[in-house]
Amino acid sequence: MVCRTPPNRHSGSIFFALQKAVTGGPRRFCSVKYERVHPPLSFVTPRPRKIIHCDCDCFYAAVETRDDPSLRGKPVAVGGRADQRGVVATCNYEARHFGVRSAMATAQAVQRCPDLIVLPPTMEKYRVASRQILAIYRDYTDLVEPLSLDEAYLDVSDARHCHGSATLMAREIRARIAADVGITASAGIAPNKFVAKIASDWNKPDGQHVVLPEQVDAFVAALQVKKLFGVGAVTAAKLNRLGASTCADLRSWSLLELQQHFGKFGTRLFELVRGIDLREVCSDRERKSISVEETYNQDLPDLAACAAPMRTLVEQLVLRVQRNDAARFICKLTVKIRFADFRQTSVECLGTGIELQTFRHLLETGFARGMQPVRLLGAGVRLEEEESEQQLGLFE
Ligand code: DCP
Ligand code: MG
Repeated sequence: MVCRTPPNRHSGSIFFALQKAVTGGPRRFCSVKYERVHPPLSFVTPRPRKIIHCDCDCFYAAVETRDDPSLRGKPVAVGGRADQRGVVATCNYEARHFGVRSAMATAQAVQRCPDLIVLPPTMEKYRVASRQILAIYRDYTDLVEPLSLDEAYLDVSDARHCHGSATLMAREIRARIAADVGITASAGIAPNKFVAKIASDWNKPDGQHVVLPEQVDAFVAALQVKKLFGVGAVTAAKLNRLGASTCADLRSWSLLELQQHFGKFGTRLFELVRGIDLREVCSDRERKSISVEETYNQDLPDLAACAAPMRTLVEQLVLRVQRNDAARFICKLTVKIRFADFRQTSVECLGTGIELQTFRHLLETGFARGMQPVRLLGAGVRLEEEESEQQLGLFE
Protein backbone atom coordinates (compact mmCIF):
# COMPACT_ATOMS: atom_id res chain seq x y z
CA MET A 1 0.00 0.00 0.00
CA VAL A 2 1.41 3.36 -0.95
CA CYS A 3 0.24 6.56 0.65
CA ARG A 4 0.48 9.91 -0.96
CA THR A 5 0.17 11.75 2.33
CA PRO A 6 3.35 13.68 3.02
CA PRO A 7 5.26 11.94 5.76
CA ASN A 8 5.84 14.95 7.94
CA ARG A 9 2.34 15.55 9.11
CA HIS A 10 0.57 12.43 10.29
CA SER A 11 3.36 9.98 10.78
CA GLY A 12 5.46 12.35 12.85
CA SER A 13 7.52 11.22 15.74
CA ILE A 14 4.89 12.14 18.27
CA PHE A 15 2.70 9.41 16.89
CA PHE A 16 5.48 6.92 17.38
CA ALA A 17 5.85 8.19 20.92
CA LEU A 18 2.12 7.85 21.49
CA GLN A 19 2.11 4.45 19.93
CA LYS A 20 5.00 3.36 22.06
CA ALA A 21 3.23 4.59 25.14
CA VAL A 22 0.12 2.58 24.44
CA THR A 23 1.44 -0.52 22.76
CA GLY A 24 4.95 -0.76 24.03
CA GLY A 25 6.42 -0.67 20.56
CA PRO A 26 6.40 0.91 17.14
CA ARG A 27 3.61 0.22 14.74
CA ARG A 28 3.58 -0.39 11.02
CA PHE A 29 2.41 2.64 9.07
CA CYS A 30 1.37 2.93 5.46
CA SER A 31 4.30 5.27 5.12
CA VAL A 32 7.05 3.45 6.96
CA LYS A 33 9.29 3.91 3.99
CA TYR A 34 9.60 7.59 4.79
CA GLU A 35 12.56 8.03 7.07
CA ARG A 36 13.35 11.46 8.32
CA VAL A 37 14.82 13.22 11.29
CA HIS A 38 12.10 14.73 13.40
CA PRO A 39 12.44 17.82 15.53
CA PRO A 40 12.45 17.23 19.28
CA LEU A 41 9.02 16.28 20.59
CA SER A 42 8.56 19.54 22.43
CA PHE A 43 8.51 21.41 19.11
CA VAL A 44 6.00 19.15 17.45
CA THR A 45 2.38 20.02 17.93
CA PRO A 46 0.54 17.57 15.72
CA ARG A 47 -2.44 19.12 14.09
CA PRO A 48 -5.46 16.83 14.41
CA ARG A 49 -6.41 15.45 11.05
CA LYS A 50 -9.74 16.15 9.42
CA ILE A 51 -11.21 13.01 7.94
CA ILE A 52 -14.59 12.79 6.26
CA HIS A 53 -16.25 9.43 5.70
CA CYS A 54 -18.97 9.76 3.06
CA ASP A 55 -21.52 7.03 2.48
CA CYS A 56 -24.49 7.27 0.13
CA ASP A 57 -27.90 6.36 1.52
CA CYS A 58 -29.40 3.09 0.24
CA PHE A 59 -27.21 3.57 -2.79
CA TYR A 60 -28.59 1.16 -5.42
CA ALA A 61 -32.19 1.81 -4.37
CA ALA A 62 -31.61 5.58 -4.39
CA VAL A 63 -30.30 5.48 -7.97
CA GLU A 64 -33.30 3.42 -9.06
CA THR A 65 -35.75 5.78 -7.36
CA ARG A 66 -34.03 8.77 -8.90
CA ASP A 67 -34.59 7.25 -12.35
CA ASP A 68 -38.19 6.29 -11.72
CA PRO A 69 -39.93 8.89 -9.57
CA SER A 70 -43.06 6.72 -9.42
CA LEU A 71 -41.11 4.62 -6.89
CA ARG A 72 -40.84 7.51 -4.43
CA GLY A 73 -42.33 6.83 -1.02
CA LYS A 74 -42.77 3.13 -1.79
CA PRO A 75 -40.72 0.31 -0.29
CA VAL A 76 -38.06 -0.61 -2.85
CA ALA A 77 -35.34 -3.26 -2.78
CA VAL A 78 -32.63 -4.07 -5.29
CA GLY A 79 -31.58 -7.68 -5.53
CA GLY A 80 -32.28 -11.15 -6.85
CA ARG A 81 -35.72 -12.57 -7.38
CA ALA A 82 -37.56 -14.33 -4.59
CA ASP A 83 -38.39 -17.31 -6.83
CA GLN A 84 -34.71 -17.76 -7.70
CA ARG A 85 -33.37 -17.84 -4.16
CA GLY A 86 -32.27 -14.24 -4.66
CA VAL A 87 -30.84 -11.97 -1.99
CA VAL A 88 -31.50 -8.30 -1.21
CA ALA A 89 -28.48 -6.14 -2.09
CA THR A 90 -30.07 -3.10 -0.48
CA CYS A 91 -33.43 -1.48 0.12
CA ASN A 92 -34.68 2.01 0.78
CA TYR A 93 -35.60 3.32 4.20
CA GLU A 94 -39.31 2.76 3.62
CA ALA A 95 -38.56 -0.97 3.23
CA ARG A 96 -36.26 -0.92 6.28
CA HIS A 97 -39.26 0.08 8.42
CA PHE A 98 -40.64 -3.38 7.66
CA GLY A 99 -37.42 -5.06 8.77
CA VAL A 100 -36.03 -5.65 5.27
CA ARG A 101 -32.21 -5.65 5.28
CA SER A 102 -29.23 -6.11 2.97
CA ALA A 103 -28.20 -9.74 2.47
CA MET A 104 -31.63 -11.03 3.49
CA ALA A 105 -33.26 -13.64 1.24
CA THR A 106 -35.66 -11.80 -1.04
CA ALA A 107 -38.36 -14.33 -0.20
CA GLN A 108 -38.08 -13.40 3.48
CA ALA A 109 -38.02 -9.70 2.61
CA VAL A 110 -41.28 -10.07 0.69
CA GLN A 111 -42.81 -11.87 3.65
CA ARG A 112 -41.92 -8.96 5.90
CA CYS A 113 -43.04 -6.38 3.39
CA PRO A 114 -45.63 -7.78 0.96
CA ASP A 115 -45.71 -4.56 -1.12
CA LEU A 116 -41.96 -4.57 -1.60
CA ILE A 117 -40.91 -3.65 -5.13
CA VAL A 118 -37.85 -5.72 -6.02
CA LEU A 119 -35.70 -4.47 -8.88
CA PRO A 120 -32.75 -6.22 -10.52
CA PRO A 121 -29.41 -4.40 -10.06
CA THR A 122 -28.20 -2.21 -12.90
CA MET A 123 -24.50 -2.01 -12.08
CA GLU A 124 -23.57 0.28 -14.94
CA LYS A 125 -25.83 3.03 -13.58
CA TYR A 126 -24.28 2.66 -10.13
CA ARG A 127 -20.79 2.89 -11.61
CA VAL A 128 -21.65 6.10 -13.43
CA ALA A 129 -23.07 7.63 -10.24
CA SER A 130 -19.98 6.47 -8.34
CA ARG A 131 -17.65 8.16 -10.83
CA GLN A 132 -19.58 11.41 -10.56
CA ILE A 133 -19.41 11.31 -6.78
CA LEU A 134 -15.71 10.62 -6.80
CA ALA A 135 -15.13 13.58 -9.09
CA ILE A 136 -16.91 15.79 -6.53
CA TYR A 137 -14.66 14.49 -3.72
CA ARG A 138 -11.60 15.17 -5.83
CA ASP A 139 -12.57 18.84 -6.02
CA TYR A 140 -11.78 19.02 -2.32
CA THR A 141 -8.76 16.79 -1.89
CA ASP A 142 -6.53 14.34 -3.73
CA LEU A 143 -6.56 12.15 -0.65
CA VAL A 144 -9.65 10.13 -1.42
CA GLU A 145 -9.81 6.43 -0.56
CA PRO A 146 -12.83 4.69 -2.05
CA LEU A 147 -14.02 1.69 -0.05
CA SER A 148 -16.75 0.62 -2.44
CA LEU A 149 -18.89 2.24 -5.09
CA ASP A 150 -20.71 4.44 -2.57
CA GLU A 151 -18.27 4.93 0.29
CA ALA A 152 -14.99 6.80 0.66
CA TYR A 153 -12.65 8.43 3.13
CA LEU A 154 -11.40 11.93 2.42
CA ASP A 155 -8.51 13.55 4.22
CA VAL A 156 -9.31 17.26 4.04
CA SER A 157 -6.75 18.38 6.62
CA ASP A 158 -5.05 20.61 4.06
CA ALA A 159 -8.07 21.53 1.96
CA ARG A 160 -8.68 25.25 1.68
CA HIS A 161 -12.35 25.12 0.77
CA CYS A 162 -14.94 26.45 3.19
CA HIS A 163 -12.23 28.27 5.17
CA GLY A 164 -10.78 24.88 6.03
CA SER A 165 -13.93 23.73 7.86
CA ALA A 166 -14.42 19.99 7.32
CA THR A 167 -17.97 20.31 8.61
CA LEU A 168 -18.84 22.84 5.93
CA MET A 169 -17.00 20.86 3.27
CA ALA A 170 -19.02 17.76 4.13
CA ARG A 171 -22.22 19.78 3.92
CA GLU A 172 -21.22 21.22 0.56
CA ILE A 173 -20.15 17.83 -0.81
CA ARG A 174 -23.47 16.29 0.20
CA ALA A 175 -25.40 19.17 -1.36
CA ARG A 176 -23.46 18.72 -4.60
CA ILE A 177 -24.10 14.98 -4.65
CA ALA A 178 -27.81 15.70 -4.20
CA ALA A 179 -27.83 18.35 -6.93
CA ASP A 180 -25.56 16.68 -9.50
CA VAL A 181 -26.16 12.97 -8.94
CA GLY A 182 -29.70 13.13 -7.57
CA ILE A 183 -29.20 10.97 -4.48
CA THR A 184 -28.40 11.69 -0.84
CA ALA A 185 -25.27 10.88 1.15
CA SER A 186 -24.37 10.97 4.82
CA ALA A 187 -21.05 11.93 6.34
CA GLY A 188 -19.00 11.53 9.47
CA ILE A 189 -16.32 14.07 10.29
CA ALA A 190 -13.62 13.19 12.82
CA PRO A 191 -9.87 13.22 13.43
CA ASN A 192 -9.48 9.61 12.29
CA LYS A 193 -10.99 7.03 9.96
CA PHE A 194 -12.44 4.78 12.63
CA VAL A 195 -14.45 7.52 14.32
CA ALA A 196 -15.43 9.17 11.01
CA LYS A 197 -16.88 5.90 9.72
CA ILE A 198 -18.96 5.35 12.82
CA ALA A 199 -20.08 8.98 12.83
CA SER A 200 -21.36 8.77 9.24
CA ASP A 201 -24.00 6.31 10.47
CA TRP A 202 -25.13 8.62 13.28
CA ASN A 203 -27.46 10.87 11.32
CA LYS A 204 -28.26 8.63 8.40
CA PRO A 205 -30.00 9.15 6.00
CA ASP A 206 -29.10 12.55 4.53
CA GLY A 207 -27.28 13.80 7.60
CA GLN A 208 -23.86 14.27 9.08
CA HIS A 209 -22.22 14.09 12.45
CA VAL A 210 -19.05 15.77 13.65
CA VAL A 211 -16.81 14.41 16.38
CA LEU A 212 -14.29 17.06 17.38
CA PRO A 213 -10.87 15.96 18.64
CA GLU A 214 -11.83 16.77 22.21
CA GLN A 215 -15.03 14.75 21.86
CA VAL A 216 -13.39 11.55 20.58
CA ASP A 217 -12.72 10.13 24.03
CA ALA A 218 -16.32 10.36 25.25
CA PHE A 219 -17.75 9.37 21.87
CA VAL A 220 -15.72 6.17 21.75
CA ALA A 221 -16.21 5.35 25.44
CA ALA A 222 -19.97 5.10 24.95
CA LEU A 223 -19.77 2.90 21.83
CA GLN A 224 -20.95 -0.68 21.96
CA VAL A 225 -18.04 -3.04 21.28
CA LYS A 226 -19.91 -4.51 18.32
CA LYS A 227 -19.39 -1.18 16.54
CA LEU A 228 -15.63 -1.72 16.50
CA PHE A 229 -14.17 -2.54 13.14
CA GLY A 230 -13.16 -6.20 13.14
CA VAL A 231 -15.50 -7.17 15.98
CA GLY A 232 -18.07 -9.49 14.44
CA ALA A 233 -20.99 -11.17 16.15
CA VAL A 234 -18.82 -13.94 17.64
CA THR A 235 -16.19 -11.61 19.13
CA ALA A 236 -18.89 -9.23 20.40
CA ALA A 237 -20.66 -12.13 22.13
CA LYS A 238 -17.36 -13.24 23.64
CA LEU A 239 -16.64 -9.74 24.91
CA ASN A 240 -20.14 -9.44 26.35
CA ARG A 241 -19.70 -12.75 28.14
CA LEU A 242 -16.49 -11.41 29.59
CA GLY A 243 -18.38 -8.37 30.89
CA ALA A 244 -17.46 -5.79 28.25
CA SER A 245 -20.35 -4.29 26.34
CA THR A 246 -18.97 -0.80 25.73
CA CYS A 247 -15.55 0.52 24.78
CA ALA A 248 -15.34 2.14 28.21
CA ASP A 249 -15.65 -1.35 29.76
CA LEU A 250 -12.79 -2.58 27.61
CA ARG A 251 -10.48 0.22 28.66
CA SER A 252 -9.96 -1.45 32.00
CA TRP A 253 -8.34 -4.40 30.23
CA SER A 254 -4.59 -4.31 29.96
CA LEU A 255 -2.90 -4.72 26.62
CA LEU A 256 -1.66 -8.11 27.74
CA GLU A 257 -5.13 -9.30 28.68
CA LEU A 258 -6.51 -8.24 25.32
CA GLN A 259 -3.67 -9.97 23.51
CA GLN A 260 -4.24 -13.12 25.53
CA HIS A 261 -7.88 -13.20 24.52
CA PHE A 262 -7.66 -11.91 20.98
CA GLY A 263 -4.10 -12.48 19.77
CA LYS A 264 -2.76 -9.79 17.45
CA PHE A 265 -6.18 -8.19 17.19
CA GLY A 266 -5.91 -7.42 20.92
CA THR A 267 -3.41 -4.66 20.15
CA ARG A 268 -5.79 -3.10 17.69
CA LEU A 269 -8.63 -3.32 20.20
CA PHE A 270 -6.47 -1.62 22.81
CA GLU A 271 -6.05 1.33 20.46
CA LEU A 272 -9.57 1.48 19.09
CA VAL A 273 -11.30 1.61 22.46
CA ARG A 274 -9.18 4.66 23.21
CA GLY A 275 -10.15 6.28 19.92
CA ILE A 276 -6.68 5.79 18.46
CA ASP A 277 -6.54 5.03 14.76
CA LEU A 278 -3.47 6.19 12.91
CA ARG A 279 -4.36 4.66 9.55
CA GLU A 280 -3.89 7.16 6.80
CA VAL A 281 -6.22 7.84 3.93
CA CYS A 282 -4.56 6.00 1.07
CA SER A 283 -5.64 7.39 -2.23
CA ASP A 284 -3.96 4.77 -4.35
CA ARG A 285 -5.01 1.82 -2.32
CA GLU A 286 -4.35 -1.43 -4.10
CA ARG A 287 -6.99 -4.03 -3.78
CA LYS A 288 -5.44 -7.37 -4.51
CA SER A 289 -7.97 -9.71 -3.03
CA ILE A 290 -11.50 -9.90 -1.74
CA SER A 291 -12.58 -12.46 0.81
CA VAL A 292 -15.19 -13.33 3.37
CA GLU A 293 -14.70 -15.45 6.43
CA GLU A 294 -16.62 -16.56 9.45
CA THR A 295 -15.64 -17.86 12.86
CA TYR A 296 -18.24 -20.32 14.04
CA ASN A 297 -19.78 -20.37 17.49
CA GLN A 298 -19.28 -24.10 17.57
CA ASP A 299 -16.51 -25.84 15.68
CA LEU A 300 -17.61 -27.62 12.51
CA PRO A 301 -16.83 -31.24 13.39
CA ASP A 302 -15.98 -32.67 9.96
CA LEU A 303 -15.79 -32.01 6.24
CA ALA A 304 -19.50 -32.68 5.69
CA ALA A 305 -20.38 -30.06 8.30
CA CYS A 306 -18.36 -27.48 6.35
CA ALA A 307 -20.42 -27.86 3.15
CA ALA A 308 -23.37 -25.61 4.00
CA PRO A 309 -21.28 -22.84 5.60
CA MET A 310 -19.01 -22.89 2.53
CA ARG A 311 -22.02 -22.35 0.26
CA THR A 312 -23.08 -19.34 2.36
CA LEU A 313 -19.58 -17.89 2.23
CA VAL A 314 -19.40 -18.29 -1.53
CA GLU A 315 -22.77 -16.54 -1.90
CA GLN A 316 -21.49 -13.66 0.22
CA LEU A 317 -18.28 -13.56 -1.80
CA VAL A 318 -20.23 -13.25 -5.05
CA LEU A 319 -22.06 -10.23 -3.63
CA ARG A 320 -18.91 -8.61 -2.35
CA VAL A 321 -17.10 -9.05 -5.66
CA GLN A 322 -20.11 -7.64 -7.44
CA ARG A 323 -20.22 -4.65 -5.12
CA ASN A 324 -16.60 -3.90 -5.89
CA ASP A 325 -17.19 -4.51 -9.55
CA ALA A 326 -14.19 -6.81 -9.56
CA ALA A 327 -15.50 -9.97 -11.26
CA ARG A 328 -13.49 -9.39 -14.41
CA PHE A 329 -10.20 -9.20 -12.47
CA ILE A 330 -10.47 -12.55 -10.69
CA CYS A 331 -7.42 -14.72 -11.34
CA LYS A 332 -7.35 -17.12 -8.36
CA LEU A 333 -9.74 -18.67 -5.88
CA THR A 334 -8.77 -19.27 -2.28
CA VAL A 335 -10.06 -21.11 0.75
CA LYS A 336 -8.80 -20.52 4.26
CA ILE A 337 -9.32 -22.91 7.15
CA ARG A 338 -8.47 -22.40 10.80
CA PHE A 339 -8.65 -25.62 12.76
CA ALA A 340 -9.75 -26.09 16.35
CA ASP A 341 -6.10 -26.03 17.48
CA PHE A 342 -5.70 -22.62 15.74
CA ARG A 343 -3.47 -24.01 13.02
CA GLN A 344 -4.34 -22.36 9.75
CA THR A 345 -4.05 -23.38 6.13
CA SER A 346 -4.86 -21.75 2.80
CA VAL A 347 -5.45 -23.46 -0.51
CA GLU A 348 -5.71 -21.72 -3.83
CA CYS A 349 -6.09 -22.49 -7.51
CA LEU A 350 -6.26 -20.57 -10.75
CA GLY A 351 -9.74 -19.53 -11.77
CA THR A 352 -11.67 -16.62 -13.22
CA GLY A 353 -15.17 -17.40 -12.02
CA ILE A 354 -16.65 -18.06 -8.59
CA GLU A 355 -17.95 -21.61 -8.68
CA LEU A 356 -19.07 -23.44 -5.59
CA GLN A 357 -17.71 -26.74 -6.87
CA THR A 358 -14.17 -25.35 -7.07
CA PHE A 359 -14.38 -23.96 -3.55
CA ARG A 360 -15.58 -27.38 -2.35
CA HIS A 361 -12.50 -29.01 -3.91
CA LEU A 362 -10.23 -26.48 -2.25
CA LEU A 363 -12.00 -27.10 1.04
CA GLU A 364 -11.43 -30.86 0.73
CA THR A 365 -7.73 -30.34 0.04
CA GLY A 366 -7.35 -27.96 2.95
CA PHE A 367 -9.36 -30.10 5.34
CA ALA A 368 -7.17 -33.12 4.58
CA ARG A 369 -4.20 -31.17 5.92
CA GLY A 370 -5.74 -30.90 9.39
CA MET A 371 -8.36 -33.62 9.71
CA GLN A 372 -9.89 -32.06 12.80
CA PRO A 373 -12.81 -29.73 13.65
CA VAL A 374 -12.85 -26.34 11.97
CA ARG A 375 -13.09 -23.04 13.78
CA LEU A 376 -13.05 -20.62 10.89
CA LEU A 377 -13.71 -20.86 7.17
CA GLY A 378 -12.91 -18.28 4.52
CA ALA A 379 -13.48 -18.02 0.78
CA GLY A 380 -11.78 -15.46 -1.40
CA VAL A 381 -10.54 -14.38 -4.79
CA ARG A 382 -7.26 -12.84 -5.84
CA LEU A 383 -7.41 -10.06 -8.35
CA GLU A 384 -5.04 -9.34 -11.19
CA GLU A 385 -2.38 -6.73 -10.55
CA GLU A 386 -3.72 -4.20 -13.02
CA GLU A 387 -7.01 -4.21 -11.14
CA SER A 388 -6.00 -1.32 -8.95
CA GLU A 389 -5.32 0.95 -11.90
CA GLN A 390 -8.46 -0.11 -13.64
CA GLN A 391 -10.45 0.25 -10.48
CA LEU A 392 -9.24 3.80 -10.09
CA GLY A 393 -10.11 4.38 -13.72
CA LEU A 394 -13.54 3.16 -12.91
CA PHE A 395 -14.12 5.89 -10.44
CA GLU A 396 -12.36 8.68 -12.24
N1 DCP B 1 -24.60 -4.05 -1.20
C1 DCP B 1 -24.76 -5.37 -1.62
N2 DCP B 1 -24.82 -6.38 -0.70
C2 DCP B 1 -24.73 -6.12 0.62
C3 DCP B 1 -24.57 -4.79 1.08
C4 DCP B 1 -24.52 -3.78 0.13
O1 DCP B 1 -24.82 -5.61 -2.83
N3 DCP B 1 -24.80 -7.11 1.52
C5 DCP B 1 -24.56 -2.96 -2.22
C6 DCP B 1 -25.90 -2.30 -2.33
C7 DCP B 1 -25.75 -1.02 -1.60
C8 DCP B 1 -24.29 -0.68 -1.81
O2 DCP B 1 -23.63 -1.96 -1.88
O3 DCP B 1 -26.60 -0.02 -2.10
C9 DCP B 1 -23.69 0.16 -0.70
O4 DCP B 1 -23.70 -0.55 0.53
P1 DCP B 1 -24.00 0.15 1.91
O5 DCP B 1 -23.60 -0.80 2.97
O6 DCP B 1 -23.41 1.52 1.93
O7 DCP B 1 -25.59 0.23 1.97
P2 DCP B 1 -26.56 1.30 1.36
O8 DCP B 1 -25.84 2.44 0.71
O9 DCP B 1 -27.50 0.59 0.44
O10 DCP B 1 -27.38 1.77 2.61
P3 DCP B 1 -26.92 2.77 3.79
O11 DCP B 1 -27.85 3.91 3.68
O12 DCP B 1 -27.10 2.00 5.03
O13 DCP B 1 -25.48 3.13 3.52
MG1 MG C 1 -24.24 3.39 1.68
